[in-house]
Amino acid sequence: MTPTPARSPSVCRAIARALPAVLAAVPLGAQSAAAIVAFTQPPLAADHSPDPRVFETVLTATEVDIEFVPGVRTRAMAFNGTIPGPTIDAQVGDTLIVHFVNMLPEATTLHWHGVATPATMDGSQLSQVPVPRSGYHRYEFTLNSAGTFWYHPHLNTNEQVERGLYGALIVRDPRHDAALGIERADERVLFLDDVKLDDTLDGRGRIAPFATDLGAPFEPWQRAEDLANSRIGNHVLLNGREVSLASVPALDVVAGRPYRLRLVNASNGRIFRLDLGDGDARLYAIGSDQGLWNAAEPVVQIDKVRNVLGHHNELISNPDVRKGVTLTPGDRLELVLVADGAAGSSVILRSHDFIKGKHTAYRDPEGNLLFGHDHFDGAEPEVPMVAVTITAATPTPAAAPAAARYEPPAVLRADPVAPLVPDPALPPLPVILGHSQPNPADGSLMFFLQVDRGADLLDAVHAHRTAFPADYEPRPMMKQRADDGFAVRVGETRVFEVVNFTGNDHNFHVHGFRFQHLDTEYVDLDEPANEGCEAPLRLAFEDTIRIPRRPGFSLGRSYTIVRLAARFDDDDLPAELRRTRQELVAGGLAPGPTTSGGWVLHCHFLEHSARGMMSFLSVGR
Ligand SMILES: [Cu+2]
Repeated sequence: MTPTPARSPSVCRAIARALPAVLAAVPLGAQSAAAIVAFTQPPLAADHSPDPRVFETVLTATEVDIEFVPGVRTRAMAFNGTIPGPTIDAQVGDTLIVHFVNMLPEATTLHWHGVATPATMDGSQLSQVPVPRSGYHRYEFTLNSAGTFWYHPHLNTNEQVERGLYGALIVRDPRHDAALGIERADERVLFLDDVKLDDTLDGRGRIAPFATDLGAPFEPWQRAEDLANSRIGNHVLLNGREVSLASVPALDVVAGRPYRLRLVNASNGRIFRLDLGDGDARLYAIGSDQGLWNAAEPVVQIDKVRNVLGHHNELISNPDVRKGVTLTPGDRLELVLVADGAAGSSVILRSHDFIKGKHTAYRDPEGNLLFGHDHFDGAEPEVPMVAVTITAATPTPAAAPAAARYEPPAVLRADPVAPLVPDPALPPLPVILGHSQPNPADGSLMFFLQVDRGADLLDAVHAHRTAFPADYEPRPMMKQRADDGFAVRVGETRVFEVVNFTGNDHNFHVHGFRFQHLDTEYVDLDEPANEGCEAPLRLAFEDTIRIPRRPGFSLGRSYTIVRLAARFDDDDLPAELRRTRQELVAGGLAPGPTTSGGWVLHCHFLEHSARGMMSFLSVGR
């Protein structure tokens, strides 16, 4: 009998991950001076319902001319004319009714990212018939759990989201808000995004062509890079406006008073990593995709280290994700900001570059297009996202003592997040992430997120430490068949094993259900020093999570596995908030006139999902 490494669903081999010891700390650079502009947030959506338990609103998608960059007009797309679209601010238990009107020149849908909707209300291309040009669609569902969610199209998603179609959906639990003790007026929504504009003289302001459009003019190597790295904009946006050294939004705050910041990463391919620069202010992370955590975590400043993986041994922001906060595309995060300094002082909330495994494409002497494995990313300078500026506190002597020094409560929620316990009798659900080599003629490549349905291919690879078979035949989403998805049953608690065979980061987003991170395992059959195991950063429910690139060099011999526990019902919620079995059931890929063809799972780097990195869940009774 061959001894096999222990592979319980929830615990990978307990080897301490060997972080490169050569990443030696160096002092942080000085903060650059910047020009200050006003901080603006998205408008609030109007609630037209007289019933306090119903939030009823109208969203209209149109083309608009706006200025992402001051003074530069761009033809974009918006909900109700603004980017971001209006913020829907409702409560747990409310019924949300959205009258959606599509005035775009193309079909679209609305997906409620992170919300546990009935299967037919999810807005993916499998769950409903797309809303045609000039079409109308009514969305109606109960908001059954608190958190910061967002809405965006789920058809031609990479183009429509890049053009500006997104907005926030806040679902409040009044108990949580009371415990935090932060006034609603002291909350801010921050959409983190970027946009790729054609900055040439004759194209100035136009949204640059999309690499997913195979008719668009691209050099093959350019298209290959744009698809592999997922589109990275040349203008960083905060709430739809460019931020740069020449234009930093000032968020005016009163000393000692807490501000709740709700962040959404709406970009196609940029990982945002934030921290506070030097100054007299505190930042706490209190929640993520699916609402508040059990406890607040002080955000640690990101230091500078030498990047020995790169060619130039340059200084980069420390890639240790326990420092700062990290949002991959689609992620949300809740922060509490408290500034303690004197009136007139300011602190910069800044964004750091991150090694996501950005590829460069090159042609070899035989004319093939190949990807390089150099770590060229991570070394971009920090972007100042917000200048937190302390205004003179209004002298209200009665309130002064209370406002002296805010600390988040020790227990954030009276209904703490409890760990999910996967059923040990049910096998894990392996999800395999990969991509093809680029086509030398046009630079196009395909991605896949493929479920391994019981063939235990991954088990065999893992247990016997053999290379992943080179003749594996991937099927991108557009080639998937009705029985290609996972089949699970209502009520099961299962483990997703998301396996990244590629040299770049991806993420994993599941529609309709939330999950908890169990562990991350790094495998390298050629280099034991690269192997290891990471525990989750905290106990929390998520719906979008980073899947780190493989730790080693060799395709098929090195991979990363992220294990996630997911429960396929709402039985942890109060009875009146649970979806019915009928609302959970979906499957078969091809949707009927009004029914769901499945719950999609995909990478939220939007060029990847557009090129096939997507599959689906069939949930049966
Ligand atoms: Cu991806």
